Amino acid sequence: MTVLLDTAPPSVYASAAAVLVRNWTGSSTVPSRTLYPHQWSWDSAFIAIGLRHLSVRRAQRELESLLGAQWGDGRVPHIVFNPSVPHTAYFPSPDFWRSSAAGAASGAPAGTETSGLVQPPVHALAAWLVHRADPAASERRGFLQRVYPRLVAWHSYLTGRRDLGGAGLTANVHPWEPGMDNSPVWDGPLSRIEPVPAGSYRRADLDHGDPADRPTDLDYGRYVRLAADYRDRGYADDAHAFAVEDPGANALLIASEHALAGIAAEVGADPAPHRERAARLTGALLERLWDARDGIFRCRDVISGEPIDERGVAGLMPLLVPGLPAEVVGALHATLTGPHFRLGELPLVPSYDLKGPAFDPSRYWRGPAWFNTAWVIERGLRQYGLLGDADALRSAVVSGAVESRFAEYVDPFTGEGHGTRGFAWTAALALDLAM
Ligand code: 2M8
Repeated sequence: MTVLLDTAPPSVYASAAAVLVRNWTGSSTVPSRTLYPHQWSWDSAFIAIGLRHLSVRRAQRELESLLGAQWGDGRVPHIVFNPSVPHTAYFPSPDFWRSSAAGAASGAPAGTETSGLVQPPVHALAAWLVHRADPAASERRGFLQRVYPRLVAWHSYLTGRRDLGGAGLTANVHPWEPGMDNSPVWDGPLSRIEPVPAGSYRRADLDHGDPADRPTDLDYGRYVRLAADYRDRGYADDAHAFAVEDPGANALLIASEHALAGIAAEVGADPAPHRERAARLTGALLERLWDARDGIFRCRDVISGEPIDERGVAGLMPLLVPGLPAEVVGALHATLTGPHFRLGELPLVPSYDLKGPAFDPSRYWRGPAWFNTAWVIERGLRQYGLLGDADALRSAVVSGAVESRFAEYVDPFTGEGHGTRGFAWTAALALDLAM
């Protein structure tokens, strides 16, 4: 592997690189060797952003192996299963999803087993950043030419069949899709879902994770019900019992649509439709999800038609969206640094409202701070010239990642690591911010 750049402090560089090398399977990177032994969609995009500092070729491979499992309808699956890993290592395994048997209607690939859900579309942004790390080599290998049509089809799926609310935004149909599985934001819409009976499946995650840090059995019963119903409908995007418009997923879609405009210009395609779509999505995001009174983007429950009255970190992620009105940026910054998230006083950003009734500093997406959301917010702060906070967050990501041995998530008050260690996106994004 060619090491291209090495400007990060040696301890950060070497330790983050060691995690990425250890988690590399030969064609992609597992989030964790134990808890998540397959390829995950948004993990791979974040990982590619860090990998580009070690090997642009490997970063390209990361993205292309994921896009190689794309379905005929354009969806990029949230998990691509490694056939050499035993089915008992992760639940739900391929025999639950049965993607290759879903066949013609959804165009799932015949030779690769995947899940049927999606995750936030960080991929075009990642492809653009990977290209920019070494444009000449990228061009020589035709990287953008190959990924562009796949990324276009991916965004068309998200803004087409997944525009379930009819206003242009993409909707998520399972709490695994926005990537923040057990965020309290989903508690309301999820409470309507009848869980499958306990004992009808086996939670492999508890072989490796502390039950106090993971979602509850009741959550899992509902996750399984939703995923099984989707599967049994042949992954058709109608009749969803759970559908939400998430500001995080939509912000990443908009940032990626802007990246697609850049990619289009490089490959000789017309960037204008991408710019127009990004502008339309930004308008819809502001119109549908902005809560001016509380200075945060809300998630919208598409089934009830109501905004969800919870503050999650996803509501701050639109800082990544270019061209927001100044008053929106100012209000988001005030919320980020105010009593609900306390950036400045705390080094990182909690995943959920510190004053919220469901806040828990150690349980997964119900309070702990995560490194991917911090990376997004750092980039947003920098884009809007909020450099003091951006610089502080940047150093907190790097030091917090190293000190926690690249933990999956950390206690927002103490920085104590939780979840798995040697977690790939923590290493990748710390490396990216350290460079
Ligand atoms: C977590 O989600 C998976 C299901 O997709 C799980 O709990 O088993 C989330 O943190 C998600 O955002 C992440 O992509 C995945 C792998 O790191 O783990």
